[in-house]
Amino acid sequence: MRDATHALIVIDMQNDFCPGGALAVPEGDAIVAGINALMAEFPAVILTQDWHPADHLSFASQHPGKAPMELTEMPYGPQVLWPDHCVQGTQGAAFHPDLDTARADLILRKGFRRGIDSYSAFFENDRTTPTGLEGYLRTRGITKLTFVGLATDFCVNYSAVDATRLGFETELREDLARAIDLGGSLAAAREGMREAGVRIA
Ligand code: VGL
Ligand code: ZN
Repeated sequence: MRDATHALIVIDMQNDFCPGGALAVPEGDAIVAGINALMAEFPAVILTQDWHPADHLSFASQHPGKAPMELTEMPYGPQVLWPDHCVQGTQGAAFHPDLDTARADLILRKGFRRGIDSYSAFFENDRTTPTGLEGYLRTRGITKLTFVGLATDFCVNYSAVDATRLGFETELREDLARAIDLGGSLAAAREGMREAGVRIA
């Protein structure tokens, strides 16, 4: 067991990010058993859940003439347009059925505002609107974080980089994460995480 100040953060282990889902990450389901096993080593386990309204503006379907994986400009900057995914209350938004959700202390939902996406577990994509996770971790006395989950180059990457910015000692278990890898996004994410001071294990 790690010490009481160390939390495991499991990012977006949801059906839509697994094979057969709307935004399937290759081998997304291959890490479930390893994540379940790792939970036993941590005194604190937090799950995040991508949780979008059906008309979320990160969906290409909301932008006439745009296709999934194209870029658009949002008031907060460039935004990849995704296929509809993780719609609130749907099976796609549910956790992978084999994930040990019973072990979670907290389930944090993000991306629930129509006009703004939230890759990071800490801040929405304007990089300033907080999700509340920082306060939760600090009031529990947690100072060290280990990240696993989906997708390495988007939500895991943004969450881990924000964690270092906030002063948490941050580690990524890359063997328990999988990437979308859109136009070199995985290499860029690795580089960005290293620069930010994320330990990549
Ligand atoms: C994610 C794209 C859109 C992720 C979420 O969990 O990495 N990626 N929404
Ligand atoms: Zn999303």
